[in-house]
Amino acid sequence: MKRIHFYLLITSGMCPVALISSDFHLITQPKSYDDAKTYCRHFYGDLATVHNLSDVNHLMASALNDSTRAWIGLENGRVWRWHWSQPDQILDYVNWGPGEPQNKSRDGCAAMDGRGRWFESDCAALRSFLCQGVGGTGGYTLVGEAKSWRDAQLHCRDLLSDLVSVRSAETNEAALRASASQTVWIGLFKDPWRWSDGSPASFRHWKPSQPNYLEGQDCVATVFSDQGKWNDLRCGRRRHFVCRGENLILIRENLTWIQALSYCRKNHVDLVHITTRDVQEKVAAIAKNSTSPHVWIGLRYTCLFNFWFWATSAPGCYQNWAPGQGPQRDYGCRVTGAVQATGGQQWVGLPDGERLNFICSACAG
Ligand SMILES: [Ca+2]
Repeated sequence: MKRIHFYLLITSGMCPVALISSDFHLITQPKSYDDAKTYCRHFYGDLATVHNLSDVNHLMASALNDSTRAWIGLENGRVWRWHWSQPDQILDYVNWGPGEPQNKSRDGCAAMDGRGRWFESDCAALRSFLCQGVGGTGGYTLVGEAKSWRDAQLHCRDLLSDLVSVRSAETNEAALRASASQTVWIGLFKDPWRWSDGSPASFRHWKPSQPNYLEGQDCVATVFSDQGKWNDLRCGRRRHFVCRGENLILIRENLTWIQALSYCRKNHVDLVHITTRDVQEKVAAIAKNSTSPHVWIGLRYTCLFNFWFWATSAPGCYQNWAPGQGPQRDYGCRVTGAVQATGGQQWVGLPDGERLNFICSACAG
């Protein structure tokens, strides 16, 4: 479920091209929603945007044993907008019936009547519904069982599908035929929630009976003890929070290990420390984009005492040495650690005067 995005960041000076991996970071210093947002924007990209169930799993994995509620980047924008349940779909076609939608200032869902016209409805109403392309068939599947809009959405998603998106007169006709002229839910819903980073992501992962829009509950937290589901809560309450954004940067400049260390400490935080398999995976992914055969990491060898250590940090439990490398071997002095840019991407000891690309950690978690 681990997913890594790559962005190309063009900068000037010593760092002509840097490649950044993006991820979730749980911050366990409690802050109000606004202070959490300021923190994330300063140290990462923004508060976390969650695009799909895979992101939910990824975010849960970042939480380890945290059982609290943590802010994500969803907030009440006061403007009620219609969205398709399927992600990343623009509302570029509508077929509302006369007087529709009613645009009441409360959650709403759209249904199609027996003539193919849409109307706004209370999402708790029980109706049959259309799932889209179940089994990759591309058609529509009518589910005759009457469910609330949200339960209908869950039903379709359990079939690895979603409620139908209707984006042209032709598909509206096809959906009407599939509905056998019953009134059915389609995948359109209305809410006032917006993402802090401006993303149009329409994914929602509410706990049952949430959001309940109680006074001042204008910010959203993920509840780790409840499968990461969401609740709208008062924004002023100090909570843990989840940022999303870069934390590792590949510097495509060939420097010695000491130069690389001082570059990272001056411009970012430090040469990367690989203390978990998760970080190793990220390092391996971005090291593939390097212009040198190995990439410096923050691993240092002391020939005096014959052991390896992470520069300025206690040695971690995680290790990934290439065969014949690491503690069982005696190195000369001035040897430091690098990761192979390709192949098994394991760690090797190299003379610290070699000039290689390197990976900085961009900020402290
Ligand atoms: Ca609530």
